[in-house]
Amino acid sequence: MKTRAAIAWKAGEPLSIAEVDLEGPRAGEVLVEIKATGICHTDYYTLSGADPEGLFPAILGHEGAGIVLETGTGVTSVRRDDHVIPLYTPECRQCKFCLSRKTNLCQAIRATQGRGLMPDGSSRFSFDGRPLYHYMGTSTFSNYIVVPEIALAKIRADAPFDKACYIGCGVTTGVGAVVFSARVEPGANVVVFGLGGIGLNVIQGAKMVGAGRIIGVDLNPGRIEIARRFGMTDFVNPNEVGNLVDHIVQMTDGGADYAFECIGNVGVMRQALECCHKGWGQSFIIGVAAAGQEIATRPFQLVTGRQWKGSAFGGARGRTDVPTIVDWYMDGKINIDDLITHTLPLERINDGFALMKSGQSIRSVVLY
Ligand code: NAD
Ligand code: DAO
Ligand code: ZN
Repeated sequence: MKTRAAIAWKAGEPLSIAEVDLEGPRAGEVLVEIKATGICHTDYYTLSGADPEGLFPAILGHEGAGIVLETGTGVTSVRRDDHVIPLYTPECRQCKFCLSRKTNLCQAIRATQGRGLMPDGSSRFSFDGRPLYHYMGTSTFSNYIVVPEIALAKIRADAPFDKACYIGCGVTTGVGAVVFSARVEPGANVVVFGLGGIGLNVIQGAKMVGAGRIIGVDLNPGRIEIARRFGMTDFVNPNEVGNLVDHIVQMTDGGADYAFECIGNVGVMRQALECCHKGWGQSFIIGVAAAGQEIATRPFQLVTGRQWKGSAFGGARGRTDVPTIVDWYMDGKINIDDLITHTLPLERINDGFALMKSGQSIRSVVLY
């Protein structure tokens, strides 16, 4: 079949909209009509050429929601007309990682997904007979996609696609980091570095679980109003205080119980560790640092009980936890509507990237 898609032909070039050929689903695969997709920083990172694992030509996008149109042989967990969110972190429930119950990083299709291919080593997308790479196993910048069954979370049918798509990455990454990775307890002091599309979701996750102080740190005072609306109790602009770590330690009577780095800056990652409470404070790296960057601290920070951890896709097991997050949204426990600042047709997807780069948008969503 044909599908309308935004193709990334080359690093650093705008996406171009075209009719692409899409092969139907093979065994264990599912054809999905994507109804809406968010534009995330990771798409920009790959498109910019800074991602050493970026492959071109490809169809980017990893934050979508849509409807099942057709299933390949052997597919049992979804059927035609089901509403779904594609998962860049799948959940096979059979691999060593899934069975460990210690991680959400299912490895069942990791190798081929990383090479921009379906699990059988081929691509379903082509243009003029030339294969196009899949991206993060999802490629939601295409109106129709084929994905493995294990990379689909079935969600309730009354959740609007234009909001549910954000649960495919940003919402789950932020809220999940609090709930699934850190398991923040009521009353805990939380510090969030970076109040963008991820950090604001960490803030609302912290509010949802009843955290005590929720301190937001950002260079951009334009983020104060929305962060307060999402649950931030205190704001710190690093440019307005002397030593940021000392300042936060003083504000929190000895340090944060939990800190989250949502920027991708290795210097800030160090501050996010060192502002944690001696003996128990835990710092979570969510931000993706540029290729080749390294983190550093004095080892005595860890000897004295601070813990340095990371969180991918919020620690969420996609098929199990994503439907629950959709319920939280539908029950009014989390707010997605106010984070979606722009909606665009596919033809204007490059404008969505520009809005993100300039800091004008929190999240832009493409509607098919
Ligand atoms: P964003 O650009 O929307 O937000 C970043 C915020 O950090 C901005 O408000 C900016 O003003 C602020 N900031 C920048 N430098 C700062 C500094 N030195 N001190 C304080 N504030 C500073 O980005 P986002 O969409 O929220 O994504 C954040 C990071 O999370 C990115 O690195 C992204 O790649 C990563 N990410 C990780 C996962 C995961 O699973 N771990 C998933 C999605 C995205
Ligand atoms: O299992 O090695 C692996 C791959 C894990 C991918 C986790 C991705 C999270 C960070 C990238 C940001 C995605 C938008
Ligand atoms: Zn698995």
